Amino acid sequence: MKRGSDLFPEILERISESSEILILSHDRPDGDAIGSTMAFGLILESIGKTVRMMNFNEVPESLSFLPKVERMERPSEKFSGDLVIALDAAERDRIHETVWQQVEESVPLIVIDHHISNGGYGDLCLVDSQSPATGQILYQFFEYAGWTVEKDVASHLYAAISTDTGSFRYPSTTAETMRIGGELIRCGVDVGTINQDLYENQPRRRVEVLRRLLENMQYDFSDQCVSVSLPLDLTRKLKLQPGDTEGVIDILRSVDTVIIAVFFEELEGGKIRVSSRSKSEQFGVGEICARFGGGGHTLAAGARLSGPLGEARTRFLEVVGEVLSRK
Ligand SMILES: [Mn+2]
Repeated sequence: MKRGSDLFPEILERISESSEILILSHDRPDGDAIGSTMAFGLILESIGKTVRMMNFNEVPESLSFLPKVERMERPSEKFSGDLVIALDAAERDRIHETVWQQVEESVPLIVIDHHISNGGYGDLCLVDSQSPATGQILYQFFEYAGWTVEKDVASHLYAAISTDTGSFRYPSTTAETMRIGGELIRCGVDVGTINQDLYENQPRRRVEVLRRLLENMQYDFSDQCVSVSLPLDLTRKLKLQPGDTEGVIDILRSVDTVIIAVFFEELEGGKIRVSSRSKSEQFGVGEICARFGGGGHTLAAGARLSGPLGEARTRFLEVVGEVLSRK
């Protein structure tokens, strides 16, 4: 399979041949999912395409400040255009079936993603696992295509890249990431304002859930692992929205002795969503999550386990212990 920017010419050709395009991303969208979807949608409109942008979930409140997100649809209306582009979704199943139900099977599908676990789906699949965010691949593609990046598109790309790199801090951040950050500022992004909107404008319930989770932090394996659990009754009590616990894990892993941080969340229906982060390539969480049928990157990965919460936690931490004992 062709990978990386090798596919730019073919992707551009498919886009040129199409006039009605649908942009999708994964459920429970994060900054990269929303930012990439919106950036691609808006820039395609600016070159005269008819575009729809769709996600299974609503735009999280924390990202609702981004320009024109009211354009994001939830699945209710069939798409009968020429081309579908799926972004930041490592597998087809990361996009809810009700979204796929809006799409005729005969419509060609382009996938653009940066998850190393992406095994390839769709008619054209561009996976650049060196890229810290799908938003970064998109900027490179827009540059290749010669399209002008206006302020709104730049703001979405900046949000996409900033949220997936921990504000340009994670080791996946390269010189190219910084160059693109600079270009986006040149395109009109106001760094002070967008960072305040992204990181200093949280609803109170987000800090409340943080307080409750920090009270229940559990250290294991000589304090090299820290974990917290969020039971469904607390999610209900605090009326949490998707995305409300984003960033919790980064606080957990900031403890000096910690190598691996894990966040367990009980979902409606009984499944347990696991998010994990590692500070060390040597003790990657990607392989741990893969053992449970999940995936992601070496330093950031996720999985879904069957419940109940306590048992899922025990099973997952057992494997974390195995990996950490491998010195
Ligand atoms: Mn991403």
